[in-house]
Amino acid sequence: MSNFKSFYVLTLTFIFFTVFFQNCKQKESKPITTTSNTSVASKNRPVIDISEAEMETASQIYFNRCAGCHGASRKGATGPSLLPEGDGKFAATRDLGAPGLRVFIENGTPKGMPEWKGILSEQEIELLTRFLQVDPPAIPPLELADVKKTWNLIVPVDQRPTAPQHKRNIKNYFGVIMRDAGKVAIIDGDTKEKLAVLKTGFAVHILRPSASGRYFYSIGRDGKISMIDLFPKEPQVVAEVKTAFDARSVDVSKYKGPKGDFIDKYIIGGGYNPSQFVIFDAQTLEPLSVTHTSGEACDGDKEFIEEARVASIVASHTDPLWVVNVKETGMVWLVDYTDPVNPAISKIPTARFLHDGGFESTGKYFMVAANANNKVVVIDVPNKKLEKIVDVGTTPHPGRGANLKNDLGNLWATCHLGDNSISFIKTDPGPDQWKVVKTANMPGNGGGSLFLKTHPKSKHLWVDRALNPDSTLNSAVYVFDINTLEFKKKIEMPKGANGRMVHMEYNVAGNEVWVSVFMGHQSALLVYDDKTLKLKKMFTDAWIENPTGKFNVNNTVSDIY
Ligand code: DHE
Repeated sequence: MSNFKSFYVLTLTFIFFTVFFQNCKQKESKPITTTSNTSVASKNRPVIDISEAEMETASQIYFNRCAGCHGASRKGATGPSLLPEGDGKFAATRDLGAPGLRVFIENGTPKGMPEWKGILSEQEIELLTRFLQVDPPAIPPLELADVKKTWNLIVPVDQRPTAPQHKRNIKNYFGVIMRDAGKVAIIDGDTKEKLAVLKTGFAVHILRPSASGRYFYSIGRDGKISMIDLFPKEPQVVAEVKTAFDARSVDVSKYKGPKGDFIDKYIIGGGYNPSQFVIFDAQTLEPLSVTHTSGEACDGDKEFIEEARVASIVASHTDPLWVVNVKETGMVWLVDYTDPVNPAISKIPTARFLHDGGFESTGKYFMVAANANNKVVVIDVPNKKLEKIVDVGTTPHPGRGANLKNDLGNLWATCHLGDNSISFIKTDPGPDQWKVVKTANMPGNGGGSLFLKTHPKSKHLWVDRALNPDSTLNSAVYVFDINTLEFKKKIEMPKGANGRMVHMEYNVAGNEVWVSVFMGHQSALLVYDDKTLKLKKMFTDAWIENPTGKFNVNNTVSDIY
């Protein structure tokens, strides 16, 4: 950030808190809202005019760009609340007014809010400054009967092939998300051929393959799950359903049981809004049950938290359990799917603002970032208990993390949004178990890292820095030596691509690393040789549209990262 910008943001932070403290002292009258044309006024404040059509457009922009951090109901989450009258903790948006809100939107904040100028148009920013000053629109419920209405079985099970209709190696297929296009590309990792580009949900967030590896399930930000069959020559979408209005996570049942009973049996979709999860039949996507996640927080605060969003979900390999991380309450729910209609649930209080995570190398312990608290929570899944809470760097963001082994033993690593460090946590039993035994740093200031990745056959750990505001840092990925844990090489984006480098994924053999280039003028998908760190292939075809996550079938099913 330039000196001018730092000054600007600091001045605004000062204004923000001055307004906030003033706001705590004085009580303002309630805004007046009408349905046909929303117009809000109160003492000494200008009238806000916003039509129904503008409310609809603004809600969509807010949902796409802001709801992830500020909550769909604008009550705040990792970001502050954005309510006309404030919430007692953060300033009233009516007091900030259009100029104050505009500066935050355009410049972001030192705490991690991105700068939206240049990404949102001037009209969109202007509209948001009015939208944020009126009451947020109510979000309707989505109960089982409503979910059922969204279910679309495109190809019934008895009309699907019983064996692959090709000789390709499905284990090395990659599902690549084209976020803004709402599409998923399926690529043969052996031949690098594009097999299909399929229309899925809006702004697809993640993909998870079924335990057998036959299907991919994608979850869109709009809560739409699409089921992709990899047996046909050209992969195709065979079923769709909606799990929520706003969602980020999906996973499958992976427990084999004595007779392989749960392989490809059930899937679960997590909802940001409504705060709930839905269990579906994994063959058809027929909805089976809805469970709400609102409740009390982990720290004994008796306040009922309505917006208790489902963040990451992982499936245990050793028990019929899903680990469901409830963000705002800081509760980890272990959901037993042996009865998918009335699932038995163990609720474990941990730390607030649970986000993303993955298993350590044995698969017994699940490691999840409590990002706003700078902690990683360790859950002993088979024994259904909290094992440890570990202090790490500022705002950890591991994706699913990275498992590696060297002289220090078995380590699980996380990178951070808030600083340029990587924390390595020892996972082997002994005096140093669950301690950060090493911290390594990337060159340059600030974090902005979203993901890191390695593979059991690799000697390298790859880290991105996609949300760092400095374009010389966010357009590169950073490689560390696994044996020494020292920084080895900054890999700059190749000529012909333009944007930010994000999210790495290995192929089955563990000798290639795939990286996306998004948020720029020339999207690309890059394939590197993991040994030489040289670029092997660059996809810049027209069908590559703002790619984000990539998921190798075998590595994702087997939790290899
Ligand atoms: Fe993600 C994982 C939520 C922004 C790409 N993201 C996750 C998970 C959650 C989440 C809860 C874990 C899913 C799981 O494992 O079950 N992400 C959120 C947000 O709330 C946030 C901060 C803001 C938002 O509005 O969505 C957010 N995420 C982003 C991005 O800006 C990224 C880079 C592009 C995008 O899609 O918007 C992005 N998130 C990803 C990817 C994963 C992910 C690629 C899966 C990583 C993996 O290897 O498993």
